[in-house]
Parts: sequence; C-alpha cells; structure tokens
Amino acid sequence: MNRNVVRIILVVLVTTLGVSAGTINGKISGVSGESVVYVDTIQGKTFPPPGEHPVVNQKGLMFQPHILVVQAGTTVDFLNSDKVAHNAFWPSFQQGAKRGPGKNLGTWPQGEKRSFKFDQPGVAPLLCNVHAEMSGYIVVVPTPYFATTDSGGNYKIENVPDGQYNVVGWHEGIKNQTKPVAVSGDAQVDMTLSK
Ligand SMILES: [Cu+2]
Repeated sequence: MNRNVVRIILVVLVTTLGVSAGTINGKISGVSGESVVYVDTIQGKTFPPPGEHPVVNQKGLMFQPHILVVQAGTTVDFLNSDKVAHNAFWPSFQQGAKRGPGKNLGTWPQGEKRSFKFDQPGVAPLLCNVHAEMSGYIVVVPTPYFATTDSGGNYKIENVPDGQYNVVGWHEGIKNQTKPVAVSGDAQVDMTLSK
C-alpha cells in the first residue's frame, strides 16, 4: 500500500476511535534497586481484576520475583520449587500509615502452591518462617497503570488514558511519594525518594 494512503487511514482511525492515551515515564532517584510507580485511585473508576494468577516462586531460598506488583483483585499463586518446605506469611498489610491484619498461608512442600486473592490496595511484606533470610513484597495497586523501574531507575507506564492523576512512587523501606500529573499524550514524572 502507498505510504500516504496508510498515513491517511491511520489519521482517520485515530480520529474516529478517539484514541487519546499516552505514556507516563520518568526516573526514580535517591534509592538503589527496583521501585514501583503506579497511578493512584481514580475517582469514579473501577477496573476489572485480571483473571491470570501471577506466580511468586519460592526458589533457591528466595521469593522470586522479590517485588511483585498486582492490581487489586488479583489472585497470586505462591509456588514452592525448592526441595525444602517453605512458608509464606506477612505480619501486617500496609495501607499507607494504616496496618491491617496479616496472613499466614501455612507451610507446603515442593511442587505445591497456595493461592491468595489481594482485594485491597496496599503492601504485603512477605516472610518465610522456615528461612529467616527470605523476604519479598506484594505491592497491590488500585489501577492497571503501573510499572517497575529498570536498573537505572527509569520506568514507563503505557496506555494511560488522557486525564489528571496522582502518581505514586514506592520503594521498600522508603516513604511513598505522590505527584500529580496531567496526561495528554506523553508525560514525565521524576521523583527523588528518601526516608
Ligand atoms: Cu522458606
């Protein structure tokens, strides 16, 4: 097809479909290691939870991944891939300054899994009562618009509909930071996190 024809078709498509979504990108500084960035609760908007169950693998005496980000309503499968038994529990569920009740999923052998549905946004700090060195995090976020940073602290949240939002930066052991953003096409939000 002629390139101009393709261009005209694209313009017509974008115009008629009213496609108006952008990307929020930026850089998280002040911390080392992975951070989580997400669009906070949007007034009057709910999102159907995804059907798939992301897996936290208990492998090599670690929770893998160390940080799992899921949308509220997601069921997470905890799978033991080691020869030894593992447990998973979180002493409390952190919702901002609030500390909700924790949960102990029990202890199970290799090849078995336990599932848990995370209904509310917040953070579950994972521990294993068999192996004191095991730790991890389930970060439950209120929207499907989230990302984790790469090794340089850069992140990109794609397909965010145009609008006004609050973007939250999370890092283990560090205070959350919130910044407003107006998305109209691409937008940039940088943060410097600190205790
Ligand atoms: Cu363990």
